[in-house]
Amino acid sequence: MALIKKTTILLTLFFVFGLYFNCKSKDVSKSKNNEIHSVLPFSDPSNAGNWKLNTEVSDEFDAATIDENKWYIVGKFENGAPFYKHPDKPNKKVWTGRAPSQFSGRNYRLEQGKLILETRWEPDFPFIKEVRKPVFGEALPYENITTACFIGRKEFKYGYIEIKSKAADAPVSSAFWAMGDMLEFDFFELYGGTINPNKKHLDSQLWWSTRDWNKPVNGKPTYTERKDVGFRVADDFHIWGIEWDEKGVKYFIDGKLFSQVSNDEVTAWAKENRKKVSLPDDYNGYVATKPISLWLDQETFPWNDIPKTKAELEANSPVGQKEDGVVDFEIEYVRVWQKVK
Ligand SMILES: [Ca+2]
Ligand SMILES: [Ca+2]
Repeated sequence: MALIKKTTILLTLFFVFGLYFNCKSKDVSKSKNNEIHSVLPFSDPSNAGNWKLNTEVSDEFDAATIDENKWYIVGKFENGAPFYKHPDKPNKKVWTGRAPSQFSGRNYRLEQGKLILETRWEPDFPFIKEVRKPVFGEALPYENITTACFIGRKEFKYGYIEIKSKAADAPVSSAFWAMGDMLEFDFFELYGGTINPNKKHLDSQLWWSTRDWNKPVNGKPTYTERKDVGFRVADDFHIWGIEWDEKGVKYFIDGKLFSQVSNDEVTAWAKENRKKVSLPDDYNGYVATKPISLWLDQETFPWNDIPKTKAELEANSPVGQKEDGVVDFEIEYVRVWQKVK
């Protein structure tokens, strides 16, 4: 009997200590995971990919001012007018925005650790007078609406690109994309709040593409996806992750794999969808093989709709912000990791 009692006491003690140590070790791994989460891709908290943050191109937007060694703010003001000159490519023409909207260097603010890009109803803005025919769509004058554009000044090739952001709830795009040598890589062109009743689906759609700016493709996609993500993109913050290497692209939303495509599948898509321009037999549609710089911007998309009044632009603005003439694309951070070699 005494033996049984002793054994029971011992077993109980083991059990209690076991529970205690188990909890302790869980606490440790939990806090480690939280730390890891802050510096690793949201979809890879254990760093299976062996990622290292590229601090030259990543930005938490926690500082009091924008690091202009990292970002070129398009359309900053000088003598009462916006000017368009890239600090690293002074002889190259800078794109001034998709008419009728024009990029303005005043259209942003830093607030509670976020970069907020603003689209503004601003009919008195000193708009460019010249009407230009864009590559896609009709020639329209610049008028009424100003938007924001930030361009990364440092390039990188391949890695894991992540943004936590909330699209503007308005009929303008909220876009995260990249340009390289004759190459465009659109991670998303979200369209938060259309006023076109036939296009309501746009407010929950992810549109991403790779584009070849060489002849004969001339900027058309070599691959594109338009997919319903299952939530309104302007309702809340989401984490968009793009794993990009020489073999293809994996697309993650809020840490879960959403879509993936290989380089061969991209080329097959390009050959099928660009038949009209007769591509060479050995055409490689996977053009995303060169260094890129990041872009964050907003544009009017005339092929969807154009806000005609201030009230139309701000129809979905929150209560108390319906008459300030501003709609916000909010960015918590942009992070880029690359493989440790
Ligand atoms: Ca932040
Ligand atoms: Ca507003």
